[in-house]
Amino acid sequence: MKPEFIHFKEFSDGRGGLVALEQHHNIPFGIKRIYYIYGTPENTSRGFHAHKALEQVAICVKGACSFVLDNGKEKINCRLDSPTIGLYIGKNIWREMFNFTEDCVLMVLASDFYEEADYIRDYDIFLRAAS
Ligand code: T46
Repeated sequence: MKPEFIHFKEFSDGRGGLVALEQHHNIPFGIKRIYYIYGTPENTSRGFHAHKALEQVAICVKGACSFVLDNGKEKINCRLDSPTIGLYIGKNIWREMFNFTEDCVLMVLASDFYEEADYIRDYDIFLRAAS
């Protein structure tokens, strides 16, 4: 299992940088929802769930944080620390986020609206579904 990074084209000049995100172009699905996570205290972890159908791309637009991604057979660890890199997270992947920098703003593009029934929050149920 390898992290699926998306390297966005950066328009950078003396005025700063700009990245454009487009559904079905550099984002591999239609975008129905965008949310962002910020102000996460040091030594705090989030996530601890998988999604039955949701696809997402996570981008650290400021600061950095780490992800554990787990497909039920293998776990990988990766760090997001650039506004020009997205991490694609498909369905049935357990995720945990940790080691947030104080200034971290983690923006997530999602393929569907918020639906609690799409979450698998019990790791044993996730493992059974993944096998
Ligand atoms: C994910 C990771 C990367 C909403 O009402 N609407 C929303 O769109 C979202 C994302 C959350 N919420 C509510 C549900 C909870 O009461 O916000 C609260 C915090 O959500 P949660 O504990 O699920 O947050 P994280 O950081 O553990 O997980 C989030 C996403 O929920 C999840 O889909 O993949 O970020």
